[in-house]
Amino acid sequence: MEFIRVTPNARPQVALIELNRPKELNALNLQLMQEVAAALKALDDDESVRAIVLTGSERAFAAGADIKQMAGRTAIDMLIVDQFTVWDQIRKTKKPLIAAVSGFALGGGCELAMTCDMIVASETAQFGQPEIKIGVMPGAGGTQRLTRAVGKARAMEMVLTGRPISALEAERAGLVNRVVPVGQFLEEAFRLAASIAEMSPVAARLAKESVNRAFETHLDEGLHFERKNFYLTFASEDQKEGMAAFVEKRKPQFKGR
Ligand code: CO8
Repeated sequence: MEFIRVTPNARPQVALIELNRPKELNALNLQLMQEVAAALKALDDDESVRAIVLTGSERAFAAGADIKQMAGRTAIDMLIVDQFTVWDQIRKTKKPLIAAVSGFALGGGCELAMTCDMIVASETAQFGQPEIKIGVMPGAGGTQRLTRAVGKARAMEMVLTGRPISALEAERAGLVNRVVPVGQFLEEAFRLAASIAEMSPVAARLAKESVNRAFETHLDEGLHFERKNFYLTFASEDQKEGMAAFVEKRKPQFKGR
C-alpha cells in the first residue's frame, strides 16, 4: 500500500485505515481509492475485526478527488477509467465503518466521509462540496447523500456556492455524530467503534443493511426488509447468547455466529 496505512487491530477488534498522502492533503487519486477498497474488503473478511475507523491527518481528512489527475481528462477518459466502481465497492463494506474527520473534508473527501456509516469530527473539521468553483459538480454521491443528511436548502447552498460548513454546523445539521477537540477525534472514533465491536457482529451487519435500506426504498418495502433481517438474527447463536445473558444477569460473549 503506497497511499494508506492499515492496522487491523489498532484497538481490540477495531481496525484503522489512515489516508497517507500528506503533501497533497490526501487528495484521492485512483490508486489511493483502490487501496482503500482493497483494505476494506480484506478487513471485511477478517473475523478478528468487528468495526473499522477511516481517518486522514489532523490537517486534512481529504481535500477531494485529485484535481491534477483529472484536469486533462475528457468525458470518455472518465467513462473508461470508471473510478466509481471502486466507490461502489467501498459502499458495500459490511462492517460498521466510522470516519474520523479533522481539517478539510472537501469534494470527494466529504463524499468519502459520507460513504461511511458515521462521522466523528474534530472542531477544526470543515465539510464542503467546492466542485462548482472548478467548473464541475459532485460526482461521488455528494448531491444525494448530503441532501439526505442536511436537507435540500443547506445542500443546495453548499453545492451551488461551494461554501463549506464547520464541524459544529455539520453536527447541528445531522451530518456528523459528534464534535470533539482536535486532540481527541481519533480516540473518540475508536471509543464509538469499540462500543459497536462489543455487540453481535451478525446483528450489527443485519442492522447496518437495514438502516441503509431506508435510503433506498419506500417505507413498506423497508419495513419488510427490516422484519426479514430481524427474523434472521434469531438464527444466530449470538441471539441465544444475548438473551440468555440478559436473563442470567451477566455480560454476553458474542461470537459472530
Ligand atoms: N487535488 C490535487 N491536489 C490537491 C488537492 C486536490 N483536490 N487539494 C490540495 N492539493 C494539493 C495542492 O495542489 C498543494 O500541492 P503543491 O504543494 O504541490 O502546490 C497541496 O495539496 C497543499 O494545498 P494548498 O497549498 O492549496 O493548501 P492550502 O492550505 O492553501 O489550501 C485547500 C487547502 C483549501 C484544501 C486547497 O488546497 C483547495 O482548495 N483544494 C482543492 C479542494 C477542492 O476543490 N476539492 C474538490 C476536488 S473535485 C472532487 O472532489 C470531485 C469529486 C467527484 C468524484 C470523485 C471521483 C474520484
